[in-house]
Amino acid sequence: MTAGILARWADRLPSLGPATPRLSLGEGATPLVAAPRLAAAIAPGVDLHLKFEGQNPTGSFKDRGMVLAVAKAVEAGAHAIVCASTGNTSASAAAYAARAGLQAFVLLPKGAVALGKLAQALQHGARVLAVDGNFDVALRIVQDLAARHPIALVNSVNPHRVEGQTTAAFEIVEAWGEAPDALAIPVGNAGNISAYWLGFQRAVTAGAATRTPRMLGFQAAGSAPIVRGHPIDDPHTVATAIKIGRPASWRTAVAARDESGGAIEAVSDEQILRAWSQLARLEGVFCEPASAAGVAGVAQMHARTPFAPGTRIVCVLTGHGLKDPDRAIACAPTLAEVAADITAVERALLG
Ligand code: AN7
Repeated sequence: MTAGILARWADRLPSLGPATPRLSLGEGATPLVAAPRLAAAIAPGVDLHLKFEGQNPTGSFKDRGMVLAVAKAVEAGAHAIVCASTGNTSASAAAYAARAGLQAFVLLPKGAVALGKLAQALQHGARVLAVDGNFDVALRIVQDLAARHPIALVNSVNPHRVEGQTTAAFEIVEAWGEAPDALAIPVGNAGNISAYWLGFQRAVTAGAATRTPRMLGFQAAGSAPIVRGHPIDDPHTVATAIKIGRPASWRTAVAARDESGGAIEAVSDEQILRAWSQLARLEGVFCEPASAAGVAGVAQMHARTPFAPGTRIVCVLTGHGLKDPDRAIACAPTLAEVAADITAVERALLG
């Protein structure tokens, strides 16, 4: 197991002190892979790369922020942590709580969490409740709960979460000795786009890069409060991870967009699922549907006004495809059955 982000990036994490436990499940150091076949399909000429955050220990980018948030909770003497979640935060919180010997409490929006994520939270021993309401309602409740009890809140309103997530930007800069031209990323509660922007700025301050990228954020069309300019009371999308109507980091996401000369746009569920399928079939990368929003967004922008040839864009693939096996199976043709016989198999496969 690698040492993880607290060991690797100690000098870039201001809140990490000598008394902070160096907790790790081997998070970070995720693949940054070129995607030429996908680029040819959606944005010819673009130098497209994928930062596959599904390779983190619990299968999503959440581990980067969670390891620091839980380490700081341990340092502060907490015995329990709590979060609301569309799924990935809860899986990560449950795993790092187990690793650190803490109790995790989790509130999930009833019926709106992908199967793999729920399995993780339960298997790691979190106390899980399905709230009769959406993510935004659950987040408000856990904030109240953390205010009334000695339980550390580990949603991205916790600044240690955002700080830990800056390390993904450091890794991208480290790979090239410079920032890319643009970063394309799904936006839900808006913590991650805020973290990348902070990370790229800190990389420049540290002398690791000379410039920052344009930040391109993408919300699902049915859950696009930042694009619409107002909260959405009843958000909907197949990309359950980003089914969020009142993003906690709304203002910092807008600042990241504006300060970077970027954009935050909406992409339809159809566009998201198409990009999700193209990632799997053209590049062999299986991410969860929400993670494909950045790719869908690059395709949308390129179709409207092509990026200049050679523009280097990194799409952040935030979570692993195995998180949501139900969606993959629902989108696939029905499995054909065949007799246990070579002739029958030949006929079925080769026509
Ligand atoms: C795969 O787990 O909000 O904009 O509670 O799981 O930082 O919220 C998940 C969010 C993108 C959006 N992709 O990131 C949660 C949760 C995946 C995600 C996002 C999430 P933010």
